[in-house]
Amino acid sequence: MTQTPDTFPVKGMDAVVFAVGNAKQAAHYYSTAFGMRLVAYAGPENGSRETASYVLESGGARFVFTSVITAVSDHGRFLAEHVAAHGDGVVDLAIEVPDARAAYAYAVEHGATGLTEPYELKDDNGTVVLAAIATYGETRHTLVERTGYDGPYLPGFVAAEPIVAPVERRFFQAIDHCVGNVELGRMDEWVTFYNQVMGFTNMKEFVGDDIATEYSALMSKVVADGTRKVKFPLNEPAAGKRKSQIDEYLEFYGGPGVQHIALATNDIVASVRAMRAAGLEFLDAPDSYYDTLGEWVGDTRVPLETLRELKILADRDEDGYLLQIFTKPVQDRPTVFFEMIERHGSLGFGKGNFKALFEAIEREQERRGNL
Ligand code: TYF
Ligand code: FE
Repeated sequence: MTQTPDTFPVKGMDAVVFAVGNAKQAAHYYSTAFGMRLVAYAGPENGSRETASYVLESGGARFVFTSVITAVSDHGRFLAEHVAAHGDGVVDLAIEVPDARAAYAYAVEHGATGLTEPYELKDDNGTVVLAAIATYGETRHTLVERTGYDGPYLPGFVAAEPIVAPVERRFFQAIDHCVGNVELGRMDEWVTFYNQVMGFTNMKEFVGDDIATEYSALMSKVVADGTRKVKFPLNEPAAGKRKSQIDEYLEFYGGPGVQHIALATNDIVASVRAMRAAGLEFLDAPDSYYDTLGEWVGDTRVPLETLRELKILADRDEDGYLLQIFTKPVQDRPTVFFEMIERHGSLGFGKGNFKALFEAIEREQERRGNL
């Protein structure tokens, strides 16, 4: 089952597409609290009568926020029902590929459910080839071939001006990983799905029964493409002392879906300061976490006192270290949240922090009355 990167070549994440109740306001929030820049728009003013979509970027990371104006087609109804069922959430983890027709054919041949056969979108800026396959829950992967296109996002979109004055320094440069929550006992099926359908291989970091029962109440494995540009951790609930945070997600999201998007930054301190100042809420780490941190993580680029002040977590493995922090859920449902991550060699996901992190999540579950 070893696959060469050629089995299913990918160029990287194309976009994280959110279906939301109010894309206009979401675009504003991600501009101010995440320092993103509005670059493209499609809506009733330029020929899209059914939906309004705002495309925001931060370096190589692209988010798209779509809301329904009047559902007339199957796609419009799908989006409206997605928001009704799940609240604001991720409908699509779109992946850029060099050849969308070949990628779709390979995926479907290897067991994927095809949702949209390859088709072309064209405008004055060129042609994009798109196709879509299903993944966990109602989430999909659109496969995007954009080599024949030189425009702001996709044919049909027009360039847009930033909503607020652009930030001086980006808060993040790229999407580091996108995590899915799946039902109890189904994590391995989804790992196999990515192995077979996309030729993704398993990364060494995983959370097994040992950690699961002690405090995390989840099991987790990570799949990635051959170049490690696209990384998808997959979580399932596990029986712990308390109600699993994954069960809480599944209950409130109404099934499997995207749990968190991790954003790569090269200055987590400046980004977290700016995001906190803009009103974004992060999970707290207890003071005691910092009392022992130095003993096992050693020195990092950031002084321990600054980590403590901003509640940034640190982890070290044989390859290096990472700094990370998690936001609270960014909508009223306890579902989707974000992670900021600054890597210095480490290819891991912060396993050393699971205890502190999951205790913080449990404190929040308790505040919501869901424990
Ligand atoms: O992506 C990961 O696997 C890490 C760890 O609720 C993690 O960020 C796993 C579950 C969770 C928060 C973080
Ligand atoms: Fe993560």
